[in-house]
Amino acid sequence: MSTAPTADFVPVPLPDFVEHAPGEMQARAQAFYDGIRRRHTVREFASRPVPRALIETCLAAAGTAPSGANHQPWHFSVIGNAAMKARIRTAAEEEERAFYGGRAGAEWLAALRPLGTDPDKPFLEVAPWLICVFGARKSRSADGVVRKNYYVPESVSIATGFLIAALHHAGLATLTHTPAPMSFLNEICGRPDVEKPYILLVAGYPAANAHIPRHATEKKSLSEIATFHE
Ligand code: IYR
Repeated sequence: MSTAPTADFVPVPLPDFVEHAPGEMQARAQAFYDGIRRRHTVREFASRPVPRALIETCLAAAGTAPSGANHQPWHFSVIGNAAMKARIRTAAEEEERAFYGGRAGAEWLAALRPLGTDPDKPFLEVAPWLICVFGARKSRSADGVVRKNYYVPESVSIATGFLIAALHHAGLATLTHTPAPMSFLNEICGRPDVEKPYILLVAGYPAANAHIPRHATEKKSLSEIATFHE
């Protein structure tokens, strides 16, 4: 890639890369793994409040994610309002009843059995924060021009991964909830049709007696998930 400036392309020096001593790098990688491996999807939340500022900082971290053409095609609708949570629960449970009642099909329902999930979603009202993650087909850039976005699902998913990691790192539990279809979130959150809801992220403290399915503790080994060619 040329670093010669053009009218649009203005190179600036890499501003804040931190190089670590080689001997420290493995320890840092291990420390990150030791932290992130303690992340578990939780479906039983405490109603204990979580400060808005904590969610805001985690969202700021999510907003640093890479995205197609750096268009940052995401919007996070953050719901702490009890009436809105109740509306979301009612709408989600209606979809989930149809889903678990047969719309999912036998194979999908069989795949979910080890998770022990069902159409009842009390956590949508119990947890202090619901973060509806939207991806925009088009959006307004900093210069005020509305442009088409690229790699929207990939970009939104990467930002959501950052957000889940940030919330976990801060000491919160999350659930990546995906009622299907979830277009009801556009209306409840007041988002335009050009945006599609991708994930409803539930965030809060786990309930004191929270359980996880044993199935969720079975992670594939490194040799199953990676192949090296040296
Ligand atoms: N949306 C449903 C079903 C569901 C689907 C998958 I794939 C999961 O990993 C978990 C649940 C629900 O939230 O119950």
